[in-house]
Amino acid sequence: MGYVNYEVNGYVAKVTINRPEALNALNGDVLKDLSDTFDAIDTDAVRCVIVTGAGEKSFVAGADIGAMSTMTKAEGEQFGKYGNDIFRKIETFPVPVIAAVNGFALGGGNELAMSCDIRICSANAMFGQPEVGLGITPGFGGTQRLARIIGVGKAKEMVYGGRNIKADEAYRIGLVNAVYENVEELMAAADKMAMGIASQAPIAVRNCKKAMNEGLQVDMDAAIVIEEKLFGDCFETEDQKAGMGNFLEKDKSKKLKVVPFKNK
Ligand code: CO8
Repeated sequence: MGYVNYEVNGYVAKVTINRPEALNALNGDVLKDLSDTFDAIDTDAVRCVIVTGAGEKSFVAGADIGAMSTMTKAEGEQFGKYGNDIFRKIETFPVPVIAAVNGFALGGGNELAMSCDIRICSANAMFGQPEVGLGITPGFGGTQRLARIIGVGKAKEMVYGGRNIKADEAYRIGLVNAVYENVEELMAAADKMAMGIASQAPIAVRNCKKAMNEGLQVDMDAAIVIEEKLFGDCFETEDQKAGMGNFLEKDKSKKLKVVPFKNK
């Protein structure tokens, strides 16, 4: 794809937004390439996805301000929906998605990172929703996901004030799980984390994602029913038999089998 690089290493796929001349800002073409890339991922073969930005300066510096500058109300709403649909696709993607934030994650960039399951970053990363300074609200989920991740009070402070924060503060408030000294260390850590996830039983990992994502949208009574169904769904799989069998036989040499995902 023109604005998105895609590579697969074993069970791990890497999606790199590649528009460094505009700090990987998201215009319609970049968003389309991102969407098409996720649509083309073979989820029978890939067990974890890493999303990052090209270069050492920026993950994604937001939606493209030039492209948005002339939009009408209707076009703005339409563009918001376009981005939201793609980010929701990433959020509900069957396998875990890790955002490796290698620099600016502003506006739509922070929103992209927040649609991923896990965020880690390099020390030069900067996060924020600066939209109010441009006369708009966050429009790709920022008014919704930020509060769910870092809490309502802190999110309102960041969004109302359009205040960007550095990596150490993002770590302190729980927006990222870890900070690495530079982009090279970040990408090595992202690979290691992704391979660790990919080495676990794939149906179980996918069901964990679904259980956590869907359970958090409903009350506890409904949430535990979601868990029960996905827990039950793991039984009779080859992985469940092999995983428990290995434990009971005390055989650590056996690996979990690769089984195609059946719950797409
Ligand atoms: N859109 C378009 N171009 C951009 C963007 C962007 N968001 N960010 C950077 N660029 C371009 C610059 O215009 C510049 O291009 P050129 O070289 O042709 O002049 C190039 O990238 C390099 O940028 P800078 O020279 O500005 O680099 P600096 O290191 O000086 O500054 C910053 C880096 C601080 C990241 C600065 O570029 C900046 O503030 N960028 C804008 C950040 C921002 O406000 N992001 C939020 C955008 S709004 C948004 O994301 C809303 C999402 C929801 C949309 C809903 C639609 C309805």
